Amino acid sequence: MKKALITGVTGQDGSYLTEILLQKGYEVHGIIRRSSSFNTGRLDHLYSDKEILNKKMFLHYGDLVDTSNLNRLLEKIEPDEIYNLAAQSHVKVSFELPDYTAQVDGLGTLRFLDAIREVGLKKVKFYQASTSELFGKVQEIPQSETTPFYPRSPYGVAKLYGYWIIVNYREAYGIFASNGILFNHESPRRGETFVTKKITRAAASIAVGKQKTVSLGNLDAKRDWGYAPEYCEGMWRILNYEKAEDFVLATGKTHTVREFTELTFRELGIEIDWKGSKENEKGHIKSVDWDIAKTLIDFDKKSASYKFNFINLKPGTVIVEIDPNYYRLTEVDLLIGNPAKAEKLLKWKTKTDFPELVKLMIRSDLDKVLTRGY
Ligand code: NAP
Ligand code: F7E
Repeated sequence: MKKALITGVTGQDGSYLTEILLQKGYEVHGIIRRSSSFNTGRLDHLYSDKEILNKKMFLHYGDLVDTSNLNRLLEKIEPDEIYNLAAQSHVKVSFELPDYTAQVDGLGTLRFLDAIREVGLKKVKFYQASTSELFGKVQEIPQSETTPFYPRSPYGVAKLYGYWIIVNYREAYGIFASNGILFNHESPRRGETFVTKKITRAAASIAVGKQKTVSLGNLDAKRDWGYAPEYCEGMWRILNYEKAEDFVLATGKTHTVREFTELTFRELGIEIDWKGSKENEKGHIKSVDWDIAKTLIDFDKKSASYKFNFINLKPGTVIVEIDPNYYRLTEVDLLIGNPAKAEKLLKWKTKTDFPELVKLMIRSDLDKVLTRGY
């Protein structure tokens, strides 16, 4: 039985990757941070399974800023594969916490690689969660493994260090270490302050009358959004490729935040009309499709404890506002990846398209808001 060690196991990707590796027959070890309230919500379904916890899945306290602990864990577990997913992963927050972000996202990667060297794990394979944020102010469209980097945030710069230290340790010490340069990937398990989840969660609350508006920043930023579980399968394929190499995982399509917002509300039967410009722009209800609304009410009628409040959603009502606090000091305007290398060498390809992604996220949030009030 192969052993995998995952940092960031409590995050969106960590939880999906754990499921995928358990299905493939791995023994999975995850590193969790000590926190004053539970941070294992995304793993609860595995945590509560007596056949899995402490039999196939083991959780250990640790932190990427604590070197001694990383050494001890590597000696104890002796993993075959390591997936380094832990990070201060929020781009906007990285402007507020640049030093901490560099410590975790940049130097944390070095600490891990050095622990591998010190412990002398010769055969271990190491996956680094690199990011399309490395491309930042893009030098080429679409972006591939050979596109020059130009990060635009402390997060991007910290991840740039992580990227290059992987390449350096691969070349200098022969460690099997690979970068997955992943474009944005989303899911119902996405953190609530990332724009997709923020929109779908707010739209579901607006539909049931629990929230009036959602405040957003730059509506015109373009992202290449895919479905997270497919990207986590790609991580495994990267580490199980015949040699350590770097790969872009992306859909090859790009959409604006505005489109994501429109499509989310359209799933609820609500058409948006945009009026005004810059920070004075607002999204108004243009129309409500009562046939769609009715279908949604039927969607989870049995367990619904909240009633849809479409009746309050009159044409002209403002549901989207701009809050300049969400603007970034330096923005990444356009990301679109070229996944040709992964498609060819790893036989990896995205299946879930943009409308399907929006649909599964809004459906999940609608379900949560109807059954638990969120
Ligand atoms: P996420 O949901 O924000 O999860 C981040 C994980 O890192 C959490 O488990 C968090 O633990 C852990 N963590 C944070 N600081 C840590 C520290 N000092 N020591 C140990 N663990 C720490 O992120 P994600 O979306 O799953 O992304 C996974 C990785 O891929 C990240 O490295 C991210 O930067 C990168 N990435 C993400 C995307 C994307 O679109 N999702 C795209 C490209 C790259 P807590 O639960 O305790 O906070
Ligand atoms: O922003 C704009 C914002 O925070 C996307 C991380 O997983 O993917 C993620 O980073 C866009 C930006 O993701 C709001 O300005 C507008 O242009 O959802 P996001 P991100 O910055 O692309 C990359 C690949 C990673 O590696 C990161 O770890 O949306 N935007 N209004 C907003 N963004 C947020 N968060 N909130 C808003 O209200």
